Amino acid sequence: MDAIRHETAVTEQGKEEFRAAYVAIIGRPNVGKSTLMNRLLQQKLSIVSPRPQTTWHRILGIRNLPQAQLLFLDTPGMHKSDAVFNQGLVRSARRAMADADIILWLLDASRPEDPDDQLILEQLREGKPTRATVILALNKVDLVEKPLLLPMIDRWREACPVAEIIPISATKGDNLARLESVLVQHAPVGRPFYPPEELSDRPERFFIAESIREKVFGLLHEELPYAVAVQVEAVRAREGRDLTDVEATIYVEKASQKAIVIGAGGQMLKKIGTLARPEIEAMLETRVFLRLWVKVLEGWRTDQAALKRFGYLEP
Ligand SMILES: Nc1nc2c(ncn2[C@@H]2O[C@H](COP(=O)(O)OP(=O)(O)OP(=O)(O)O)[C@@H](O)[C@H]2O)c(=O)[nH]1
Ligand SMILES: [Mg+2]
Repeated sequence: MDAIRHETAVTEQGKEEFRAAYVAIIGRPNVGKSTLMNRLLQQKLSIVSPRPQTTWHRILGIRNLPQAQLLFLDTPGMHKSDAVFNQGLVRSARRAMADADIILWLLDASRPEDPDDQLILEQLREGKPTRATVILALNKVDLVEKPLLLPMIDRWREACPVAEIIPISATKGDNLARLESVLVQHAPVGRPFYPPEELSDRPERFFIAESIREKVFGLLHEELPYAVAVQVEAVRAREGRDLTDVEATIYVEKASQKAIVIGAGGQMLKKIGTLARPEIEAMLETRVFLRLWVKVLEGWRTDQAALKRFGYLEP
């Protein structure tokens, strides 16, 4: 990433003031919200996949800078849906918007015409559910021909009264230093909300479960990844040894899905474990013995109690 220069507030006495802001990263599914948060944090916190609706929770990621603390909220993609599960996702994104000082609205510049973008635009125009400063980032500019970019920026400037419009590429890192400096400029003056060593408010078990879910997204096809929830049952360090036992259950909705997740001779489940284990080892900084189970929880995506248990319905 480029060297980052920070604009800082200067008081009348010439002393720089610290700034702190909750920055909700919102946008329709698959525009690159999680990729962007990971890149800004220089740490992989949120799972990423080429499919829409990968992120299912609001995830806090803390960026500590010399003169500011930016509290990024990665959110599920905003979209129209009648399903209980999807409405839970959208509600969680709206909650993050309501909590934010700054809304970082992400568009996919390579696919700029999408009805779900219009939905978000209407909400922001009405000032609902927020009155925060809105910054619009046009992501994936690496996929857009340069001459198309300026007219696109002009079009969005007319359509939406936002504080700034910044073209970026979350995967390539283009313009992210500028984005960060703009976020700091718009952050309110205030003390940090978290001690500087903290990276998130989620427990380690959450990130273990997410790592396993990401592998399911990568390895399984069609609707199956959307039928999978992961719960970590145990994380036990073995005394005096550089080894931790981790046990997790992969829940599916139907018996037929269970057979696919396990695979012939257990091959699929083995693959999931083989890919997730090194990530969990890096997270826990020990070797890991990972045990995975697959269980059927009939129709969990429409079951309020199950949705609450997996943390997909916020109170
Ligand atoms: N070419 C290109 N691809 C990108 C860029 N940013 C993200 N992507 C890709 O877009 C896809 C979706 O990225 P995610 O970060 O999972 O998107 P998201 O907005 O978090 O998606 P949901 O969680 O489903 O709402 C992935 O395949 C990313 O690699 C970018 O700047 N350029
Ligand atoms: Mg995401």
